[in-house]
Amino acid sequence: QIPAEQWAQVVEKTGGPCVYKKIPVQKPGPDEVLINVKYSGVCHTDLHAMMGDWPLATKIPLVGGHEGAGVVVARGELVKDVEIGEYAGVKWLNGSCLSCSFCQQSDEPLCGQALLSGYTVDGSFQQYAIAKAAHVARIPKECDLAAISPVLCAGITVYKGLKESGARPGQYVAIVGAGGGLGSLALQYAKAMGLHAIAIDGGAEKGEMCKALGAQSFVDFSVSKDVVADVKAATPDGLGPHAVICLAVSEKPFQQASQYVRSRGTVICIGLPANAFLKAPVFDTVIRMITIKGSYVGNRQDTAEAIEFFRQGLIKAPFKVVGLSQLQEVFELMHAGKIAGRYVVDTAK
Ligand code: 8ID
Ligand code: ZN
Repeated sequence: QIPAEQWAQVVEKTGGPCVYKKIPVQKPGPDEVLINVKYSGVCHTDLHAMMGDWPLATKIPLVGGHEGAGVVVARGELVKDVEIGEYAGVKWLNGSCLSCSFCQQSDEPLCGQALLSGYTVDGSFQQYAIAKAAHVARIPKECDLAAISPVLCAGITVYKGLKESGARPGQYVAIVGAGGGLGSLALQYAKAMGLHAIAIDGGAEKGEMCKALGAQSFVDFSVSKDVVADVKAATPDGLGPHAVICLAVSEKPFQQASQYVRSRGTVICIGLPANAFLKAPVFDTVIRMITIKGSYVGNRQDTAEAIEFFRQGLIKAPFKVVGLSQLQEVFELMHAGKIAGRYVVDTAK
């Protein structure tokens, strides 16, 4: 019952737009599974990929998408531990070599041979997507596929970032870009992990959403006269948050973070604005003992843990469902910074 053709969104040239059209359904290789994607979250990374924002080329033509939740419909002959009919997710890390020193130590996102869904291989903006069986996300049957799809990139990434920050329950963490897709999930994971979140983003709609998702306070960067002072003032002792999770798609907040992070605190860089650089004063970084580091998606264990938080009902971030055919409109809203939370596309429409 697997069709020969399917609907997909295809980027035919860098810069876009994406084109909604019928393309052939591929067959899984020996170590791969074919997933009938039901829903796929739309990540800002998909827009970066289409626009060619990063110093790493995509495949062309490209089917984007890396938050695909669906049902396993076929598997290669080497696949023994993923069953037909199970729920599974296509995530950013589509596959890795599993034998280099990074893979051996469960740092598989750092693998030099990593395959990236919706970037170096076709992703989840199609009805049938392929992924390496070793890397597909295992989704429990009781989970709603539309609601869980954003966990497959946004959830895993922010959960990993919060762990990498070293922030402990009871401490304060600033979430920069809290009103976006990753940010809305970061607020929910922070809360579930016992952290107090200071949300930073722009506009009243995002402010309301952040408060509803459990943020203790909201700093509106678009109206604040002094973001650094306002973020510090949002901690009880005025000394600033213990950690900063920087998810914004602009350079300035990456420079600001080290100014308001608490001494001995950690700045976690996750957002990937085009052509951006980190800059922090050496003097302050030294005498305030600040750590600045990057965090890149998560490994298979992080994936399972992030999904388990969701399964337990701890992660309820807002999302809007539209048809896969409307993806280009979602990208336009995203480019304008008008999305509070996440858009999810339904591949049947
Ligand atoms: O593994 C990784 N490191 C990883 C994984 C997934 C995504 C990195 N990312 C990257 C994406 O490629 C993108 O660059 O994280 C970034 C955020 O992705 P997203 O959450 O999907 O984007 P969004 O929904 O557009 O949210 C971005 C938010 O940032 C706010 C915007 O208002 C928006 O709500 N923002 C901006 I632009 N400037 C800001 C500022 N100065 C700001 N918020 C606070 N201060
Ligand atoms: Zn993503």
